[in-house]
Amino acid sequence: MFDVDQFASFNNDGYLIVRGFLSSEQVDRVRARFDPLFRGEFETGLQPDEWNWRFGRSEASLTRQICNGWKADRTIARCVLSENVGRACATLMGWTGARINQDNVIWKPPGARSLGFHQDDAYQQWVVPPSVATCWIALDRTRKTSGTIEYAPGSNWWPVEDRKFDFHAPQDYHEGLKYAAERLGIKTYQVIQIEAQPGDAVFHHGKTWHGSGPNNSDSPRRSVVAHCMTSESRFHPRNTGAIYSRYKRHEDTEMDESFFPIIYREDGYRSACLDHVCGR
Ligand SMILES: O=C(O)CCC(=O)C(=O)O
Repeated sequence: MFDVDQFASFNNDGYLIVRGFLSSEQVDRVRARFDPLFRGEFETGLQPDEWNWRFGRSEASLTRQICNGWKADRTIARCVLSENVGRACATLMGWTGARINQDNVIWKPPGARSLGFHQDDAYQQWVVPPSVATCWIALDRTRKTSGTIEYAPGSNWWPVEDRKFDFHAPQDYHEGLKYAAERLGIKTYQVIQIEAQPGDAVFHHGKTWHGSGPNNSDSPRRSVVAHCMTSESRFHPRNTGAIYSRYKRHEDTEMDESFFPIIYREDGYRSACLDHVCGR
């Protein structure tokens, strides 16, 4: 699925760009779901797990974000729970399979503010192993001025930083990255802004520092994101994640496939619920 150079790029830099991951028809279908989702019109009747922005109520300058849109919308589900997403994440990470950890639906209209730099693995203490790989998919052409995703190449080799920084509209969206580099005594590092076409994907390691700046362009910057974990993941027996440990049964670390479906496994298995969730 990936050649030697692509593996090397993911391992060395902590991210890998895959052009044309979605077709233009798929991009159009996913884009069309943004408006109803942020109006609170949920096709399945279920609310997403997190929902930070709503038409008519929320501040216009904030980046709009929904987490686990797949529970609310079948088009989002077909995109983020696809076998291709799972296979790519599992292959890059050396896992035998992948299950969804969480998705994000992100809408940064013109003028919307930044999302603070972070490592996704810093938010995984409720899961064993506490490690994700992410598929970030551009739905619009992204440029340096449009608040595209940015990476610090090689930061996937840095340890996970425990201190958390503001995610939504921080004053300095590079603050977390600067803090981590200083603590590690790293004086020089780069930040790369990804220029993508609609349908391009970027896969990143859970330890790679990333975030995005304000959208200073006159076009929206939309993306869908699938955070995957190994299909063998279990709940941590003691650590609690405020939102996702809701799905943990008492005295039991097994993850229910209805809430964390297995989207790819080497032996061809996919969770049975996916047919229903994806509306097939
Ligand atoms: O799309 C963005 O600006 C940030 C996305 C993100 O934080 C992620 O993919 O983990």
